[in-house]
Amino acid sequence: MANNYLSFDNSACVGCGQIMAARTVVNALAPDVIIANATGCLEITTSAWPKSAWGVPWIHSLFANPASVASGIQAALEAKGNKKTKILVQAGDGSTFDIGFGAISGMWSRNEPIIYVCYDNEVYANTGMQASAATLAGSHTLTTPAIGEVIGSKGHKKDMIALALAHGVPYVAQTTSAFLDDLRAKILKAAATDGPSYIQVLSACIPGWNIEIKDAVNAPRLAAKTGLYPLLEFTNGRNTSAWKIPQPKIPVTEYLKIQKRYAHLFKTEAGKKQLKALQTIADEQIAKYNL
Ligand SMILES: Cc1ncc(C[n+]2csc(CCOP(=O)(O)OP(=O)(O)O)c2C)c(N)n1
Repeated sequence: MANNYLSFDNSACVGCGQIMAARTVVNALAPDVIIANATGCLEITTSAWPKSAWGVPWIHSLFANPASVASGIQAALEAKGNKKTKILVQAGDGSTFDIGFGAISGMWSRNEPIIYVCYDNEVYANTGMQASAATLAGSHTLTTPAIGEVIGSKGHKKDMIALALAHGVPYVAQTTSAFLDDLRAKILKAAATDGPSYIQVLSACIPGWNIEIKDAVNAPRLAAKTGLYPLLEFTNGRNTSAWKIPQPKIPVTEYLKIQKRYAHLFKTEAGKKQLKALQTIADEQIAKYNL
């Protein structure tokens, strides 16, 4: 592959959505980019000493503060008069939605021109599939096991897109690891933005979602097609793009039934109620964004 800045010599799972999305992201921004990477699957699978899979400057950061590390890089570049080099933060949903959120809020408040990409696999994958604030209610995880009528996670997925918009982030977008051309286009727009940008990518996780490898692209594609994880774009606070889903509408159960993390929902009354609640989330988004 020409101009590939994330080597295939890495230890990500076969079918990992995060690694495919990250390769798209870095190849869109390279070579003049510096990456601050939170710990998580992406870091562990690409930077085991003494090797690195990255062909651009890449800095390890803690789970909690890649945004602060990026701010430091930004200050250093500014002091050197470098307005050209792009700065990219990469982190999972655990880092973004949960533990790193305070640092992200500070970075956005300072209006720094930093591209932040969250690879949202809806679970703390690297440490063995614990629930995060991005986990949907009804999902079985290590910390929210589904037993009998207990549906698994009861958490409400945090609306990070709304939080980014509330901070006045001028470019905010959402996509999935099945739509790499869309992701590339959104990254290029983020890079051309004067100020911060936030892009959230639903990234298929083979062991976390408990899906077959053959569904690595199919599952995140269905997430968008059902309206549960729409492809969205916001410029200066306005919704400037929303991908039209295919008609007739595909029920969310088509997406959920291929993932064993939701298998229990199809077996109990409480589960069936939760399936309806998940359909309602999709329906509300379809109405809100005129999908
Ligand atoms: C303060 C702190 N708490 C917990 C951990 C352990 N830890 C490392 S990676 C990780 C999970 C990462 O989850 P996420 O950010 O969603 O990324 P993923 O692995 O799913 O790509 C955890 C809990 C840590 N490194 N630091």
